[in-house]
Amino acid sequence: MTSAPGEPATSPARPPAEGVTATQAMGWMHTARFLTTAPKLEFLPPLEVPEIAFVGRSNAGKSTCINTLTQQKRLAFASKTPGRTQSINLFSLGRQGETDAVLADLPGYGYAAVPKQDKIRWQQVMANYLVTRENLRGVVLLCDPRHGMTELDEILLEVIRPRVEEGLKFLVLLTKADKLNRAEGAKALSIGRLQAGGGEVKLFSALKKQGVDETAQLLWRWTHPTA
Ligand SMILES: Nc1nc2c(ncn2[C@@H]2O[C@H](COP(=O)(O)OP(=O)(O)OP(=O)(O)O)[C@@H](O)[C@H]2O)c(=O)[nH]1
Ligand SMILES: [Mg+2]
Repeated sequence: MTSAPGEPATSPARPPAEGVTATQAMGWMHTARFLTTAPKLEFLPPLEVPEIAFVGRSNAGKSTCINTLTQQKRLAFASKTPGRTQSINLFSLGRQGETDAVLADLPGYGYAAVPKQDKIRWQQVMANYLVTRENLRGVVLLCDPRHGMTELDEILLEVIRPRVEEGLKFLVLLTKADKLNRAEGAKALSIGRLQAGGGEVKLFSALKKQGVDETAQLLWRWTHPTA
């Protein structure tokens, strides 16, 4: 490749189209630290900074995804036991004293062993959070493609639809992609795209670090709009 006169032959440190490099986005993610935990919605502190919620079925991989993105082993509590995350946990991003975004790890839904009353109560808390949380900027819906999108995932999509139409950002992450072969991954993506109704869909694997950089860059863009 030839370079135009006056331009350096090697690529200059020009910001990429996304506005932030993968390294920068991952560095930003790595600043994550525990902010607070709220057993109920009314205990969540009102915040000014943009918040990104990680939602999805129990065991879909929400806490693991947060740990992978932030490159910290035990920031969010991940477990083989479904239903591990039972409160809303918030994590701050940005340099100390300069928090510029917050990640929210939400309890999963749909776990069969949870008593029905608790399930209903939790669905209401969740719906309430998604509808009323003022600083909510984006929602990451995690979905294990081997199980597909469940009825509860679809209800969640319905709940946030009006806010998405008003600009709420939305991403579906198809988790545990390491368990799919190439053809299965491609199929899961196309089904996911249909179900997400135009929203962005990515394959993600904590194990193989697939989709990690791109997701970090996307979350940066959501929380640092330029215009
Ligand atoms: N193979 C594989 N396993 C994963 C991946 N991500 C998560 N898991 C496993 O899935 C299980 C559930 O992960 P969690 O991150 O605790 O899931 P969660 O969605 O936070 O679950 P709740 O808190 O119960 O709602 C754990 O055993 C993880 O190790 C992945 O990318 N690949
Ligand atoms: Mg969890």
